[in-house]
Amino acid sequence: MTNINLEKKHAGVAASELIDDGMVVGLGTGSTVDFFLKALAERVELEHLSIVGVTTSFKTAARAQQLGIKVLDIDDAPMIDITIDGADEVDQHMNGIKGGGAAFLMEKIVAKNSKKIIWIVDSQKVHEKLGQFPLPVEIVPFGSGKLIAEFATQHLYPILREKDGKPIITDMGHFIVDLHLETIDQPHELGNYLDRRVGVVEHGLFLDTVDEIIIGTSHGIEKIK
Ligand code: ABF
Repeated sequence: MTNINLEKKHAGVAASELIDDGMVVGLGTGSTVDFFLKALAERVELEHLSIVGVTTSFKTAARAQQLGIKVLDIDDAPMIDITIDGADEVDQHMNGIKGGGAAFLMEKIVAKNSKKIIWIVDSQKVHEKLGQFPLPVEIVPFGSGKLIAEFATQHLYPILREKDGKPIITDMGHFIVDLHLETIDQPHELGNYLDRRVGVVEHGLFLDTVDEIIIGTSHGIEKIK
């Protein structure tokens, strides 16, 4: 197992130990979360835990079903007790960028409806400032060309996310544009600007959201809270 995957596993297993019988659990998206899902599924089976999952992507929904974790639609579930999710980049102020996995709209909705939010990351995700990871912005296809042109005039260095030469389509049916900013000095200001743009559905800045960050290391975990 690579060192990064070992770090992800340490973080995922540590997060699985926070889940109590009877909980409603927000199930994030990404490879680190997959280690959490596997560890959680083992606990469900060994300890006969009765938990319900609310997922943040079709991919996680399929994985949870494969692992035997019961899943409910968010609107059929009670308030979520705890959400375990990954992140693409975090800083020491507990702000993060999410969306490399194209699931950040559903992730933000699940997070908004959670009593507690925990991110699980490997050590490479922790940076002094946000921005090294291109900031994903989910946009409506109609007028996306005009919106991307506006981002370019604002020196936000937008690149439409494509696969095989075609725009990728999110689970919710939108495009994603990634802003290659290198560094984000005023994340709240940028978040407010993006929130006000017509055609922007959501962006990957998760500010003042998370309660705790579990950082996997080669020998265990560290926490920011
Ligand atoms: C998810 O976690 C996404 O927001 C983000 O892209 C991903 C990080 O992926 P990984 O754990 O595979 O590095 O919540």
